[in-house]
Amino acid sequence: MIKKYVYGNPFSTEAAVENIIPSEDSIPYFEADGQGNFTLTLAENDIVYGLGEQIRGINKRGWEYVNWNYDNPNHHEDARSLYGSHNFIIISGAETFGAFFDYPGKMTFDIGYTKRSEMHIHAESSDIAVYIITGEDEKDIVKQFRKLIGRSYIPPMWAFGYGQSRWGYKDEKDIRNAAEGYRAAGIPLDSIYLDIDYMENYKDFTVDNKRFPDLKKLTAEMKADGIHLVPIIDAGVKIEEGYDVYEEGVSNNYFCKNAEGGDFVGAVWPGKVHFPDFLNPAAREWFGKKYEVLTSIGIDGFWNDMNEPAIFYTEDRLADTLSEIEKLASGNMGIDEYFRFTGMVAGLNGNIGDYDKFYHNINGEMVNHSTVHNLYGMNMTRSAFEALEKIEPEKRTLFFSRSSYIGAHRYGGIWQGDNKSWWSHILQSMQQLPALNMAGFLFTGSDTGGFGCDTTEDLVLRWLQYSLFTPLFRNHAAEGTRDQELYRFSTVQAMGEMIKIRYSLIPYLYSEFLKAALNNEMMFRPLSFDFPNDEDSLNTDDQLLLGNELMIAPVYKQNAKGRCVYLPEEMMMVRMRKHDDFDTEILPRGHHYVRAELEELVFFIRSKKMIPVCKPANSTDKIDWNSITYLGYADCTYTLYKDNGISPNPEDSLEITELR
Ligand code: MIG
Repeated sequence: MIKKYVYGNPFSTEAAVENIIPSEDSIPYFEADGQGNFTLTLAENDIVYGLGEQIRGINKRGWEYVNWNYDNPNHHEDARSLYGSHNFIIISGAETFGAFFDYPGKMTFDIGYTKRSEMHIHAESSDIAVYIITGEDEKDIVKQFRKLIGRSYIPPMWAFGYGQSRWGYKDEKDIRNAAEGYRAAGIPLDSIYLDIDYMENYKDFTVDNKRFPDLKKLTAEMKADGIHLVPIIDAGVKIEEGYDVYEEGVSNNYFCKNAEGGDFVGAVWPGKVHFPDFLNPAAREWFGKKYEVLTSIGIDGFWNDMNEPAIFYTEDRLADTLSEIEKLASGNMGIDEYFRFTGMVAGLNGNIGDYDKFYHNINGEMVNHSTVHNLYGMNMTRSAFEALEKIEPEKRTLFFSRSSYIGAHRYGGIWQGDNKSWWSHILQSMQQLPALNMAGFLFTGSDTGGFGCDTTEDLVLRWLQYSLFTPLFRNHAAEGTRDQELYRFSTVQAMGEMIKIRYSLIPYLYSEFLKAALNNEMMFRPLSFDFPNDEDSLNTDDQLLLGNELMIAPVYKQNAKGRCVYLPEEMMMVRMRKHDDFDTEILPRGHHYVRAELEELVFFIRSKKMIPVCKPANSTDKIDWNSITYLGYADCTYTLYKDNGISPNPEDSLEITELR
């Protein structure tokens, strides 16, 4: 059951798609003061799940999280904010219930940080809607919540293939080299991503024709080989006379305004930019139509970046900072002044004070950005999604975004942002998955191999062994870091085998994804969601259940030749070197040390279950669905969900088959 409690006059975020009549009662479980504060005492054994894209473990207890969408490339343990705000939690214990705090500004979740046994939730304003959800168990609560927020985005099937990306591909030649590198190594590949360098001076919806003389032709050639090109779109629009997007935005008042009514100026990659007012329906429609510039030449997927929005600096703060620095420099700069100086310079980027300085035009009313900040990225992806529904009504377009709020899951996926080539970031990505699924984000995954810092061969291999299970499976790396395409490494053979294993699992992964999307379920769950009365399952936070048949327990430590795995029930361990070279062993319930050499993938099939596997292919469109065989226990069945992988509404071509 879902009950809604309304305080003041909350902004309509459109996170929920069902209209629930607010309750007259006072909110249960929490002590609420009507000023945006909600307090609750936590029992020693209560677990707090959720918060979507946030750092730390599956159980969120013991930290203070600040939900304020932020371009934060440092996913350190002491980070407080990342790119998305997903204010949905489940408190699980003697009483289990879900709570969604629908508030688009800054929110703080102090979950036993100030005081171990207390949870204190604070919204910057007293205007907030809170939904309290009760049900049979965690899975039931999630199902009800997901129905409330609407069906998750389903990408085209090709988006389940492997993708190669790199910030630093400069021209057509770099793209061709990547494609040829993969094809020569015999490694499947479905997509290559175009990062900001394909654009002319980082201007959205332009193509640099010196470096990409004929993107239409390149797109067609790549597609003939099963490879989709996926360009990036940044939120900020370059200020430049004669640039159509800039000029149209200015003349129609489609950009965010400053307090004086002029167009607000920030600086990002293109230099000085204006920010499209994605919260204004007319501006949203206008910007969305621009994607046609690229879809008309055959592009069918996009990633939306910098849409927190990220701001490197604003003109005002830069001017103030420069004059302060001048003062500091004119005297004899002591150590205190030196630290003020470096602090001011570092504080230009993403300064929270800058977000008070611009406004959205929402049905004629000027709304301060800070009060609705967390909705910006969601509405950028919404603008693209809703436009493409009209431009290409017969097919799905791939979208994923960096920034998001609950509701964004209806318009696209998200990637987990700028992680680093660190072993701990395999675990960090894995721990976010169930919380993201709770909030509706099913199409997601991490930058495989790590984005920032130099990677190592063994890290790439182990990361592949984890990511090959995630719906979004993309290798991406930052400018200036070590080359990370699989064909660069001496273990390319083994890496290629991992990609082939991914392709052999696509029928299963796609089927479980469809089930999760169509039935409002989680594709990735903590063990405790399925084994709620099992103490050791409650404590396990580095393994996940995948769909109804699998459990994953990736190795995420360097030089480890295996790991400890907890089995909440008897399972079949599969140790795979190649899709057709593996052994299996039935292991009883309990704790095990499981060996896994660097080139071996280990995963588990749940008791009395089996999964479909197919022959790998070079790209998803070449998969032979008649080649399906089974892996797992004998004498059981599997329910396969399949559609044509491209029609916007999966129900139109959905086939549900009982396999045995
Ligand atoms: O300030 O476009 O998260 O994936 O490669 C960095 C360059 C801007 C951030 C994205 C990353 C992308 C990078 N972008």
